Amino acid sequence: MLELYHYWDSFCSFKVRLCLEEKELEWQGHYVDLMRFENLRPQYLELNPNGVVPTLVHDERSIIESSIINEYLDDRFPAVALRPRDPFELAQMRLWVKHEEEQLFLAVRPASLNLMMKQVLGRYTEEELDRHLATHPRPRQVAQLKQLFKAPFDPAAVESSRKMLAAAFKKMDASLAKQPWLAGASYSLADIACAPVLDRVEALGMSALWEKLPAMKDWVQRLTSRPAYHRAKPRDEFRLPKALPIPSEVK
Ligand SMILES: N[C@@H](CCC(=O)N[C@@H](CS)C(=O)NCC(=O)O)C(=O)O
Repeated sequence: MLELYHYWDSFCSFKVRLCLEEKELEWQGHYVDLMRFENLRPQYLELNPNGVVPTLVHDERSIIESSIINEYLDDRFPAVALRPRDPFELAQMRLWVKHEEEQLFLAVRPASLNLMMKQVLGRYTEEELDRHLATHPRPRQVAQLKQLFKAPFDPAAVESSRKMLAAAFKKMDASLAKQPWLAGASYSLADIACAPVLDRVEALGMSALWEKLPAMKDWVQRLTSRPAYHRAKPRDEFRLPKALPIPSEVK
C-alpha cells in the first residue's frame, strides 16, 4: 500500500501525485491541510520531522522530500521508467529537478503568499498563530513567518516572483527548443518536477509569461494534455482561494 500525506494545492505534493499517476500506481491519500497547520501536528511530525508535505509511507516506512520520493518510486516500480538510461540525459534530468527545487519553487512563493495564501493566513490572530506554530521544527523562523503572514499586501514580492519565473522559463525554453522533453528525447522526472509550476502560474494569472516562448508553450500544451496531469492536479474543491488580481504597479 502506498500512502501519500499531501495537500492538494501544494507544488511538491502535485509533483509526487504526478509521478504516481504516470506510473498508474494505486495510492491512498491523507489530506494534510497546510492552511490549518496540520503539518505541524505531533503525529505528522513523527512521519516528517521537517513539518512539510509530501510524505510517502510505503511498507510502513516513511520517505520524505518530493524529489527523493519520486526516485524511490521509480526504483521500486520500474515498469513505467521515468529516468533516462543514458548517463548524460540522467545528469540533465537531475539538473532540471534542481532547477525546480532552487528556482521554480522559490520563484512562485512570494506571489502565492501575497495573492493567495494571505487571504487565509492573514486572518489568524497573533494568539492563534502562536498556538499553531508552537511545534514548528525550526523555531527560529517563527517570528519571521508570523510577520510575513500579517504583513500588508506587498506588490514588490509579486514583481520579484514574476521576474524570477520569467528568467526560469527562458532557460527552459532554450533547452526545449533543442529537444522535446527537458532531459532529452523522453518524458522524465525532470518534466514531472517542473510541471506543477504551470498550474500555479495559471492560478496566479501569469501564464502570459510563456506566451512568447514557443518551445516552452508547446511543452506546456503537451504536458498539460497528459491524462496523468489531470488526475494529479489540485482538485477544485481543495484549491487555495482564487488569486487577487495582479496590481497595476506590477508590469
Ligand atoms: N524540499 C521539500 C519541500 C517541501 C515543502 O516545502 N512543502 C511545502 C508545500 S509545497 C510545505 O509543506 N509548506 C508548509 C510549511 O512550510 O509550513 C520537498 O520537496 O518535499
